[in-house]
Amino acid sequence: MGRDGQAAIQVNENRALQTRRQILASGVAIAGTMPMMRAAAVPERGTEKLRLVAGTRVLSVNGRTSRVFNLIGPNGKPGITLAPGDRFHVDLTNQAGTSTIIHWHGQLPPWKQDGFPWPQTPPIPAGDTHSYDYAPIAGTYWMHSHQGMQEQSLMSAPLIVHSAEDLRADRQEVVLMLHDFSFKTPEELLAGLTKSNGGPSAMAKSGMGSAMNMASGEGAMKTGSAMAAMKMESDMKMNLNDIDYDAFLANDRTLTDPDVIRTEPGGRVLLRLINGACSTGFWIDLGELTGTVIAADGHPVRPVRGTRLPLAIAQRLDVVIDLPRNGAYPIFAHVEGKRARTGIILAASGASVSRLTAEAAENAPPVDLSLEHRLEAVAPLAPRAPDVTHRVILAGGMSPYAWSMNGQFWPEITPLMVASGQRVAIEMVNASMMAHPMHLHGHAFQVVAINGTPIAGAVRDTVLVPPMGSVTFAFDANNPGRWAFHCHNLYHMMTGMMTEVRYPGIV
Ligand SMILES: [Cu+2]
Repeated sequence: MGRDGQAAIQVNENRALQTRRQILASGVAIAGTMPMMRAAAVPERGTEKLRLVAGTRVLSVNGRTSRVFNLIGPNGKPGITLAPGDRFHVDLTNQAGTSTIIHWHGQLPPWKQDGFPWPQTPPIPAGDTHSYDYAPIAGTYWMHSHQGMQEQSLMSAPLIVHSAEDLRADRQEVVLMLHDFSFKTPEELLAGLTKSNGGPSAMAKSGMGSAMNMASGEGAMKTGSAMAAMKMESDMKMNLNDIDYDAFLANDRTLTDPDVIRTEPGGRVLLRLINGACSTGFWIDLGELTGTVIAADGHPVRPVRGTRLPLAIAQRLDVVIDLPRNGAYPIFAHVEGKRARTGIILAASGASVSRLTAEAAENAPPVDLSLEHRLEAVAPLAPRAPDVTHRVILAGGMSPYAWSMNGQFWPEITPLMVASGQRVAIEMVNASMMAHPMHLHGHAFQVVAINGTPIAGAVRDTVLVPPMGSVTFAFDANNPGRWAFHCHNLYHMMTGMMTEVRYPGIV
């Protein structure tokens, strides 16, 4: 949605004329550029086949244009919103001019509909259409390309599946989708990171295959105290952000021209936060407002109140906010380790909206597990000891730039085997100086331990493993297939940090 040359803050005044109930009744999209609440009572919607088109567009960012991808849904807006009971019954047409494959992040389809480029499920050639049909799970999800680095070129969009509760609730829904953006191509960005690597053979010769070698950078196994010292040291000089981005986008816009969403004075908002960035963690800063987190990665959690909320790459949070009677309230997303920020504005009808700067007064701290510790699933796994536990060492570094799981680099990996009916635990131990947002396809897992301390945490699909820390999640193996399990930092994934969770007998 190129906003060419428009520096002034623009508001869709139509929205200001409608109350939430009127909006809900009419089914009109209500939040600027993103797909929003749709009417509950569209007859026969559940059987309708929806059209999704992968294409390209020209995006204007801070006055300069760039050709990027997009994913346009049946209402002409990015992504797809489903009503309760709808199937994910979608024809995906590839008009992007290059082959692509779209992953329905966090959803639990049969594995051949997961949108990962396995040999059995190759990418969709340019010009072709591929059909999907599965029962979705309700909540805040998203979709993104799993082909090459198309995700960095904005081949991603919201995927919102409404629950019956969403339709009963008297609240305005607002989607806030975040991206990191560069005018460089993703290939240029990756080349900038790997330029000192000296090629794959040099990596092999230097012992890159050994996870602990990479963790220490010196080839020596560290003792516990040395590890702790290293962690303290790394806290001082750790590079939180691999890439120097040109901009950070909230609903495709920067703070010089933000998405202004008209709200009902004193009304209630459900903010659906999606971190669709490729290599950036954010702190969501609600400013003067206080929110109540009610879901993580689409799955309900017991309510947690907060004003500053960490959001790792690929994660989502649903936050209920009760607005004061009047005024304009910025919702900032502040880049970890930087002053840079982006955001949107919730503004009551008639409230004046002042210009915001794209830099906060101070650098944001690293995204951490402070919220994760407090989250508790509404529907946890049934109590049960794991039948199988896989331990996975996460390792890697900046020079050479390469990242591994158990010392292996995708695609030269040994699958983690699981069998239908098993309770599976995966313990991830981070032996590196960077945090890794780890995502398992095709399953919702529960976070069951942080740094060895058991918790009854959130059920979700992406969890951050901080530098030198460990996180364990558990899931029931109930979706046979081949499933990617990887770091969702695109540049970590592209340089090796991906493996497979595999059921036996899959062809
Ligand atoms: Cu990573």
